[in-house]
Amino acid sequence: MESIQLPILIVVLHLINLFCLILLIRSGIQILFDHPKLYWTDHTTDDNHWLRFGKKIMPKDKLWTSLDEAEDPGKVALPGGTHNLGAGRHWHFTIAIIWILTGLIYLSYMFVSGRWRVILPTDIGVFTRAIDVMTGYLTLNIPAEGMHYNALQQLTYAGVIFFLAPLSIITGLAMSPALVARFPGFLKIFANRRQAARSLHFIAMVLFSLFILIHVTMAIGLHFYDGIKRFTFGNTGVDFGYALSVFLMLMILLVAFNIWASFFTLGDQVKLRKILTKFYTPVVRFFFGWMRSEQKYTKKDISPFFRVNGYPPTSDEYNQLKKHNFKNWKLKVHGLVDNPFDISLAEIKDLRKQDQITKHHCIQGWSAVAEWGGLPMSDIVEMAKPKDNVKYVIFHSYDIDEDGHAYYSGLRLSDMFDKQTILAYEMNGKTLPIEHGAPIRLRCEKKYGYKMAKYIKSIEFVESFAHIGKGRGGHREDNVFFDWEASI
Ligand SMILES: Nc1nc2c(c(=O)[nH]1)N[C@H]1C(S)=C(S)[C@@H](COP(=O)(O)O)O[C@H]1N2
Ligand SMILES: [Mo]
Repeated sequence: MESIQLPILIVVLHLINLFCLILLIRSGIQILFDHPKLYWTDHTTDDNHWLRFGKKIMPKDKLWTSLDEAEDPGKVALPGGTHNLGAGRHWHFTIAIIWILTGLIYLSYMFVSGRWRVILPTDIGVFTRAIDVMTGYLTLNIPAEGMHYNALQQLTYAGVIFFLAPLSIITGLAMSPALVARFPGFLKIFANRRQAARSLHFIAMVLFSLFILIHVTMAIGLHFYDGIKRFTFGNTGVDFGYALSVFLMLMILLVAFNIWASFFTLGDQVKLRKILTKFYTPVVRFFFGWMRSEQKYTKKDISPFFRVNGYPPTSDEYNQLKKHNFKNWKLKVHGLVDNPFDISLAEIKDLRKQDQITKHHCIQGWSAVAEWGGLPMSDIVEMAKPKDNVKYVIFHSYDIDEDGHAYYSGLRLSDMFDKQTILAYEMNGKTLPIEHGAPIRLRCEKKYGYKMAKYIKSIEFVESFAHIGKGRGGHREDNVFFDWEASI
C-alpha cells in the first residue's frame, strides 16, 4: 500500500479546526439555552416552536419575561449554568473568527497547491462510485486508504467545506441585528425570517456533530494505526508508538483546555469578558459598526404577540407617576450639554413624531415585529447641544433589579443620528403599555433589545461611562457581562 504524506500545514489546520468546532458547539449550546426554543416564524410566542429544550411552562395568569424561560444547559456547554449567555457569546465570536481564518487559509492552500483535486470530486461519476463505496462499507468490504480519497469521502468533504461551513456562517450572520437592519434584503434568503436562520444554524451544528462522530469512527475505528499517524504527523510512514503518544498528549491538552475554559470563565467573568472582547469587538465594529437601520416592515408584518423582557419598576416613585398617567413625569436631559432641560410627556408629544415598523431582536434569541411612534433622538441631541467632548449617551431607567442595580444603557453619540433611533411613547398605534416601557422607551433598531432602555427617567451625555454602575456601559454589561457593541 502506498504511504501517505500530508503537508504539515494541513495537519495543523485540521487540529485547529477540531479545537474550534468543539468550542463553537459548546458555546453555541450555551447561547441556545438562554432561549431554548426554535421556530420557523419571527412572530415567536411561548408555544409556536418546532423544537424546545427543558420543560419550563410559562404561567397564563401572570406576567412572565423571557429571562424566566432560560434553562441550564449543563456542563457540556461553555461555560455552563443559567444566564451565562454573555460568556458563551464571547467564546463563540472569538472562536468563530479563528475558525473562519483557518478555513480561508485551508481553502487558499488547497487551490494554490492544486490539492483540491485529491479531495474534491471532478466528475459526475462520483455519485455512482460513492454508492459503490457505501455498499462496500455496509458489506464490510472496507476500501483501503490511499493518497486519493474515495468517492464517498470526496462527496462528504465537499459537502462539509462548500455547504455546511458556509451555511453555518451565513445563518450566523443573518442573526446579526445590525446586518439585517441595514440590509433587510439579506434576510430574504431565509424567507425574511431570522428564526429560520437561527433554526438552520442549529441544524448545521447537529450535522457538524454527526460528521465529527462518523469521521472519527471511520478514521480511528476502521483505520486505527494509519488514522493516528495521519492525525498527528500526516504521515503513515512514522513509528506508531511515537504517533500514539503524540495523539494522546494532544487529546489530553484538548480536554484540559475545555475544562480549564469552563472553570476560568465561571471563576472570573469580568476578566474573561475583558480579554475576549478586546479580541473580537474591533472586528465586529469594523464590519457592523457603521451600519444604520433601514427597516421598512408593513402593518401586515406586525406580530400578534410581543414578549416582555424586564419587569416594570416597583418603586413608589414610578407607581405614583403611573397612577396619574405620567402627567407629572418629566424627562431629565443632563450631563455635558450647553442646554440641560426637563421635558414633560405632553411636550414631547408636541414635537416631531416618527413612526417605524421594525423587527426586534432579543439577545436571548426571540424576535417580534412592532410599530413604534415617538420623537427622533437626534432632536433631543439638537436641543441639548452636547459639548465637543461628548462620546456617549446614557439612558437611565426607573427599574432596579433584585441586587439593587438600576437599569441603564449606553450608546455612542453617533448612534443618536441613526434615523431609526427614537424615544417611543406609542406601540402599534396605542399608548406604550407599561410592560413595554411606559412612559417612554428607547428604540435603536440596529442593536439588540438590551440596549433599548424602557421606563426612562433621564438621559445623560457623557465623555466616558467608567463612573456609572460598574463602569461597563450598561446594566446587562455590568451584571450579566454582555458585550457593549450588541451588533451581532
Ligand atoms: N429598563 C429596562 N429596559 C429594558 C430591559 C429591562 O430589563 N429594563 N430589558 C431589555 C431587554 S433584554 C429587551 S429584549 C427589551 C425587551 O423589550 P419588551 O419588554 O418591550 O419586549 O427591553 C430592554 N430594555
Ligand atoms: Mo433581551
